[in-house]
Amino acid sequence: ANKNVQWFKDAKFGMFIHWGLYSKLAGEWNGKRYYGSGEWIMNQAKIPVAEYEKVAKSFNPIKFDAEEWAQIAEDAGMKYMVVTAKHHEGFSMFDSKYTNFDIVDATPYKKDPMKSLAKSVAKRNIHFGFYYSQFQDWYEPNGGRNTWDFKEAEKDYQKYYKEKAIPQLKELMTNYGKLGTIWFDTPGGLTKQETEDFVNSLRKYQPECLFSSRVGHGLGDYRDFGDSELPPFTINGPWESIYTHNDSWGYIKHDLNFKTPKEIIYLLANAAARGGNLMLNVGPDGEGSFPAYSIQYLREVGNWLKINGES
Ligand code: JFZ
Repeated sequence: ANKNVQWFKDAKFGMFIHWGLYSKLAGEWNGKRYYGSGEWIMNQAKIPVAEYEKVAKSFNPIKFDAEEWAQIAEDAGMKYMVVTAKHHEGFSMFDSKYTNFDIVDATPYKKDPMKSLAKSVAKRNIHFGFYYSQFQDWYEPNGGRNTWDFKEAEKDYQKYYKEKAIPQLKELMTNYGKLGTIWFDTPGGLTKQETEDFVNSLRKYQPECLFSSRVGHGLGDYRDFGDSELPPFTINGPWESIYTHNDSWGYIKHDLNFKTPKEIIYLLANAAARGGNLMLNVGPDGEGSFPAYSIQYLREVGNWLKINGES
């Protein structure tokens, strides 16, 4: 177990951010609307890579303001932030040498938003982390789970890990300052021994950085519980509960089912009473703005915490 887990145990409240090309699509493809998990739209609509790639050409989040995002988290009383560096769609929201399908090379925006975000967050003493989809990568012929463009039988997962996932994780762990955590997701393609080697090869870059349990094979530093799932009071060890503010992780313009400040405080209190954290997700849109309801409700939660929380 990682000895540096104390900050995580003390944190109680964190911000999860799902942001990628899917945020621009906002739950709609070819006039058809999708609901729930907007970050899965490429898979839901079985959009071919050749089509999906074109979304990057108009991805230009000119309203993105790292200072504003970090300030919203701080004002809400959040102590850590985890943002999607690369989700299952395979698009890198950071500058990567190992692909051209990234925000610097493939979009008119041409800047790396993770650089400024990492700085703005660190300045406020909030722990910063990246979500990284280590197995599913629907853009790569050898990545996990794109069966509409590529044949499962022809995939070479080892090659994908070696040529993209591992080098990119090294970039994330060496170019953005001190990281609190890497939030791995939906493991696959590796045996237990291979996962161990994978984890150990990354530990050396930042021995103190925590890894989420979804790195697989029980090798993570803390446990995650899904939506609508709270562990029993008797639970041991560091854990977090993840919820999204509305019904989707990635931005969907026709999803206005946002949890009220009261509901958020209830979730936070329930997690805290059991000794765990609540990591609440927000989905910024394709321009880089948080939904207005998220800004407003998070501010109200922060105001409540200033009066009633201990800090
Ligand atoms: C995964 C992703 O597929 C999804 O898009 C999102 O990023 C979410 C945070 O994580 O989905 C999961 C994976 C595992 C569980 C729930 C959602 N689980 O074990 O409860």
